[in-house]
Amino acid sequence: MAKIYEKEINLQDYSKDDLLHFYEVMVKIRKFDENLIQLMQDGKVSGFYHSGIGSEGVSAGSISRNLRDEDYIYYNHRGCNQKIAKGVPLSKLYGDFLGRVEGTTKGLGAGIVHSADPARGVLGQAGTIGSQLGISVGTAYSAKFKGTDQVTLVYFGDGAASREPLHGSLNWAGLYKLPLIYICENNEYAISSHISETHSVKEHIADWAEGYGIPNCVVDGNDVLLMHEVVKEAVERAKRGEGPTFIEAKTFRHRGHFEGDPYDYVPAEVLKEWKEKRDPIKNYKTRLIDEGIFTEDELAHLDNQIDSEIIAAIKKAEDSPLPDPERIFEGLFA
Ligand SMILES: Cc1ncc(C[n+]2csc(CCOP(=O)(O)OP(=O)(O)O)c2C)c(N)n1
Repeated sequence: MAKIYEKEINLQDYSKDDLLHFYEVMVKIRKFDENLIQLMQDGKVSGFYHSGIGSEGVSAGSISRNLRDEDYIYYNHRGCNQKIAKGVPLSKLYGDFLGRVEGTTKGLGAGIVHSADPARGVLGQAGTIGSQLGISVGTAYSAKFKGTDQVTLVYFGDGAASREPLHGSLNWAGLYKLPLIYICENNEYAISSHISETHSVKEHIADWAEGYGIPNCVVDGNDVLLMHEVVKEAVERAKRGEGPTFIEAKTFRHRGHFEGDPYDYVPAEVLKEWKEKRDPIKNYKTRLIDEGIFTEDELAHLDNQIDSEIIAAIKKAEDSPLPDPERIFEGLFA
């Protein structure tokens, strides 16, 4: 059975700079998301949007101060969280949603999936849930083959884990001891289906990794520092050539599956508990203040800076032109 990852974390073991960085990344993710939802409500952005609010700790903790530009991530369909943590500029992400040349696809349309930023190790995604699990074996295998120390992190939900690509991926990663880290973002629901209705597991999704000889654990994904520690250990293992790790991060989404989902299938008291008692940003902020690392004013100052950064990013994206219609066939190879 998968172990629950626990560790006593002393804030004094981290630099103030790192502690502030985790806070900054989580707040940036949340504010990016809230502003994007506002753009949708203003009729400026259309299509589906899968909000990542509530799960900022998983992305900030796993990526920030653990990965370099040359390490790869494969994000999931709530993946603005992961792209922001990996350093993709906010104006480029907004540009993708607004269909502007500023976007990573230079206006050819991306939304949450299909955007890519290869210079920062973000190689894109496909709309088919779980497809990234197969592709991630490719970059992990190439790093091993070329003898580099690059690691690959692949993000997927509990719903994606119930599909067959996970098992093919685990088999190859386990067999070749690939530098691949699985981050299963378990928010309990795949659209409106609860995990208890869809998974044949002993207790945890991470238990499946056991059968492939892959070290695994379950962690509170809403504790940004715990998330950071567990992934740090996995990255070190991967770099030592000891192979993959499977991490099941427990979290919850604050909003429905997509913007417009009434989200009436989750009991109100469950959602209230996650929002009020298990919010990754609120809890981390309280800890930073209670332990005297930062004052409320210092954090509020950073919040204001992030607000300004977001306004500037939206403006940059909106001021950028729409793509020239003649580019419609650009990048089309079939
Ligand atoms: C193969 C496939 N089946 C169904 C869908 C539609 N779909 C999009 S997201 C989703 C649920 C995914 O749930 P999960 O992996 O738990 O992620 P969460 O949305 O909870 O973050 C489904 C069924 C799809 N995109 N691809």
